[in-house]
Amino acid sequence: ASKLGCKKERTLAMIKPDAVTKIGDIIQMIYSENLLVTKAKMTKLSWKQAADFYSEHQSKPFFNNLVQFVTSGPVVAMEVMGDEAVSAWRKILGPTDSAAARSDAPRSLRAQLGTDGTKNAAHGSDSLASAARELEFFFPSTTSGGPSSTAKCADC
Ligand code: RTP
Ligand code: MG
Repeated sequence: ASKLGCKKERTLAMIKPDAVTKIGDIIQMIYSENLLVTKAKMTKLSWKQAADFYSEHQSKPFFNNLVQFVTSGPVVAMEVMGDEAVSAWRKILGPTDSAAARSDAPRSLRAQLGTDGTKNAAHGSDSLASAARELEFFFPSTTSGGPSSTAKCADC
């Protein structure tokens, strides 16, 4: 049953290889915006896994650079939960390009911790549908068709 008006969502946050040593700062930024970290996993993605995770970008000119970058070291995947978590986490991230973020959103995570348009510290799902797919990618449900087929929170 859904609680009327419940805005709680789950999203997938991924700390990219350039910012794994900044995990403490990133978790602080998440909690200070009233979001919760409800799952976490450090892993090193294979080329095939990274290409699958970013398959929506396979025809983009930056695809190979992106896969090269996210497989260059470990990443930390986290399930982040809270009110409108999908957009709230992307607001914390700021603009995609860290250099642009430093002028447009200087307090954002990417402005503070990222480098450029590729090395930008962290990822956030861009919709509830992406969140459901990306959470399943890193945290597969053991039962088929279970609650993780949606990124709405479990008690809504
Ligand atoms: P993300 O998926 O990582 O949360 O970032 P985003 O939605 O803000 O950006 P998106 O368009 O989905 O791009 C995914 C990642 O690809 C790299 N990228 N490089 N022009 C470039 O060189 C370029 N554009 C994008 C970035 O790492 C970006 O986060
Ligand atoms: Mg994206």
